[in-house]
Amino acid sequence: MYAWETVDVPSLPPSTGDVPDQLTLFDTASQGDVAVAGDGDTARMYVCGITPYDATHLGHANTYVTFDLINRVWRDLGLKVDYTQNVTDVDDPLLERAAETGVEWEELAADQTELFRSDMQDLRVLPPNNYIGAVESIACVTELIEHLLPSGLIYQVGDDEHPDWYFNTAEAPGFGGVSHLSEAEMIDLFRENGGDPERPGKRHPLDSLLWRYSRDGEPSWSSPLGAGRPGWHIECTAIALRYLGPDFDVQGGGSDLVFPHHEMCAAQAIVASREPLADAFVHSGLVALDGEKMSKSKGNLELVSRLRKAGADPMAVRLALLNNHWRSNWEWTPEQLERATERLAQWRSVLNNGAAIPAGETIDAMRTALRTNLNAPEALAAVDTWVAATLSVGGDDTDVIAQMSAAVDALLGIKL
Ligand code: 5CA
Ligand code: ZN
Repeated sequence: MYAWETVDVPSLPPSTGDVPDQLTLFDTASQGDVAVAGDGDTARMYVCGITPYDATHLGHANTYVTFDLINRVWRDLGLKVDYTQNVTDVDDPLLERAAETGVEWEELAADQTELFRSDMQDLRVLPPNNYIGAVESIACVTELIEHLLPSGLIYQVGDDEHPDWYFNTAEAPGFGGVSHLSEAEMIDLFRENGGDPERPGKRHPLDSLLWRYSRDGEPSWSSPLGAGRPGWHIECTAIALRYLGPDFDVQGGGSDLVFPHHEMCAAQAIVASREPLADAFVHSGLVALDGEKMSKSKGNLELVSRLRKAGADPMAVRLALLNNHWRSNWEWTPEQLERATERLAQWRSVLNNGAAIPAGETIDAMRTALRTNLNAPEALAAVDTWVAATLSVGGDDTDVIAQMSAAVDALLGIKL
């Protein structure tokens, strides 16, 4: 397990007003809003983590800040949060980048994971309680594959000495129910995202690689399946089922993961456990730069670490991200950071006031906005209204400034 330091979260008094008593979120699978209320006193969430071959860009940051808000809303509702995130610390793009740059793949993964973790800490993203690498999960993956064997949906492709293991995805119950795409659309997306629809010997073009037999020059681990390394989708299925169990509350990531990744994970999980992987499949919008999705492979990046070096306050970066609704796709511009920096300065200027107007209604409005499909821009607007009123009228409540700083910190992760 990788280390990631925790961040304090102030606890707030419950609302006395009329606010929703649970969180609802848009679920990609049912294409509607669903309540994600946890089970008993605990809510369980899996969020797909980084492939650590390059630095954290604002697209990643936006995705992890989105799921951080879910974590914070659940905690504010009094739930314990069982949160697992993976690190894809062995996979094709990482090995390719290591080979191109002449760095050991383990060193590249360790360095970039460390940078990601420190970026997340700067942004006050609360750590998952299980932050798990693929490499440390090899046994967990091979055990799951062995567990899937009796289903008859597992088979080998390749010559007898070097067979890879595949999963007959399209035969899994409910396959297609996450993404609702046509088979032709799935095949195109599969090809673009590390899949191999044309490989001869497969039962179906959409069958996904579970275990890749050891090739020269590639890392591999011995296992009852032969020496090799895990495929991408089974990594997340295995880690999620191992640390959270089946049918957890939220399976999350950016919307680029709807297909193939989350569809494939859902298919593997239902065959493995006879239960759905999660109640809600939650996908945040994608951040673009220069008109295209920000991506490590294309190189059109703005990095959290670069903005920090250039003197940006990480709380202003976070505020700029939160000003966009989590489901929308949007384009990063430097003006957004300028506006967020001004907004943060205005919010902070209230701290110098000895007193302010009451904040109960504002905190209720923030809670209502966030519990209703995580409407962060509306929660920020509620704070703006309170700040503007306090700056113009003054107010005479001396406890309220501490109360509002605690609410802005606990609910939005913004330290004033
Ligand atoms: N390791 C896999 C998931 S198991 C992976 O997709 N890694 S990643 O480094 O490519 O992406 C990490 C997370 O950031 C994923 O949840 C992905 O959906 C999200 N992400 C990647 N690019 C963007 C973007 N431009 N905007 C928003 N989120 C993004
Ligand atoms: Zn994943």
